Amino acid sequence: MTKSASSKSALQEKEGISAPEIVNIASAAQLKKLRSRPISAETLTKGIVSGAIPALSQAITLIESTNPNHLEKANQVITACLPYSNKSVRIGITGVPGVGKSTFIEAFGKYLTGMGKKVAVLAVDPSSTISHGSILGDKTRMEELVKDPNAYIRPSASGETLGGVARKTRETIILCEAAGFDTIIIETVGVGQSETAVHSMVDFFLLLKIAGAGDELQGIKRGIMEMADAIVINKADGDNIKKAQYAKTEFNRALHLFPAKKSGWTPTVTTCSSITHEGITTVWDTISAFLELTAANHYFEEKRAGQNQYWLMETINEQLKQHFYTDTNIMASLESYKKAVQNNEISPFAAASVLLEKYFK
Ligand SMILES: Nc1nc2c(ncn2[C@@H]2O[C@H](COP(=O)(O)OP(=O)(O)O)[C@@H](O)[C@H]2O)c(=O)[nH]1
Ligand SMILES: [Mg+2]
Repeated sequence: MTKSASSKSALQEKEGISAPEIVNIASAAQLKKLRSRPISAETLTKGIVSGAIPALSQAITLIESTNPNHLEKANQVITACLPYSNKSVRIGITGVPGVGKSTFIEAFGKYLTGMGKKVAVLAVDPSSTISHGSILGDKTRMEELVKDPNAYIRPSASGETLGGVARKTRETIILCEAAGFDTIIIETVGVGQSETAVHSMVDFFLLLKIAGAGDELQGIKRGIMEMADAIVINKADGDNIKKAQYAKTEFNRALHLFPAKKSGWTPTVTTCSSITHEGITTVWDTISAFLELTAANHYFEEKRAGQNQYWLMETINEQLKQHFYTDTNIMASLESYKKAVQNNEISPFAAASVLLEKYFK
């Protein structure tokens, strides 16, 4: 992998350069024209592979665009970047709002960059469409990481279906890896279907929890616990240490009831504090042990191959759906058929047949 580290942080890229007082109007116009000239996929790819953050950010913006020309260029860049990606570990982190995900990622991310790793933080957050990107607020909890030249934080794409956001995140992973990021952290909110989407794009899935008053296991979705490779009980500091220890015992007991994992890995339960950083090292040790085991038994590569197949099918499904629902014929008549179905004037199957016929005509 090309790994010429860039000295530019994610922040610097946002800093605009204000125009000097005296500037040659003609040359400024020329410069502007030059700047707005679309950069070729080849130039972008070269930039990404050399570790240039502005090129990486531009390519991700293309991925997030709805302009078909942008999408085509994005696809060219992704394809060109593919040979450079894959040499990484992808870690999914989930947990309900307030559990401390952002604070944890700040502490964990700094620990990783301190070890010489290059860390990219991405988010799959379908709720950000409503809250206008909650990760923006999160960035303030990642004050140190945001400034770290070996970290890159990118909020999730918004205004989209979960499927759309997930595909874009998945493509963004490839670009980040080509840019030399060897540790990819994908954060998601512990509500709804986003965990499943994130689980299908990571190697290791971490569930963050906090200790309650003996009711740790209530209200936790069985499916999410089943997906977890590690449960980390956060906020194990101050008065909370005892409760966190108790929660650890409870979760360990509960995990024993789940069937053995295909990976051969036994999920772990540990405690940590994202404030005092106690237990952060243990989290990385756990992930290292997982990587060692799954490299030896080949589960790691099998899982990634399976994920590629899954994303092939998901992308086809998603784009077919999108194409259908944005078809002018369909957009013109879908609502009236919905009403007709509601009023029992036509069966849902007959209505679907009519609409699909319109679409394929
Ligand atoms: N005492 C303590 N507070 C924490 C810890 N981690 C996070 N917090 C606090 O919990 C609140 C929510 O944290 P945040 O990272 O925004 O949670 P998120 O919604 O899961 O991203 C903030 O006030 C944090 O300061 C921890 O390990 N110990
Ligand atoms: Mg957060």
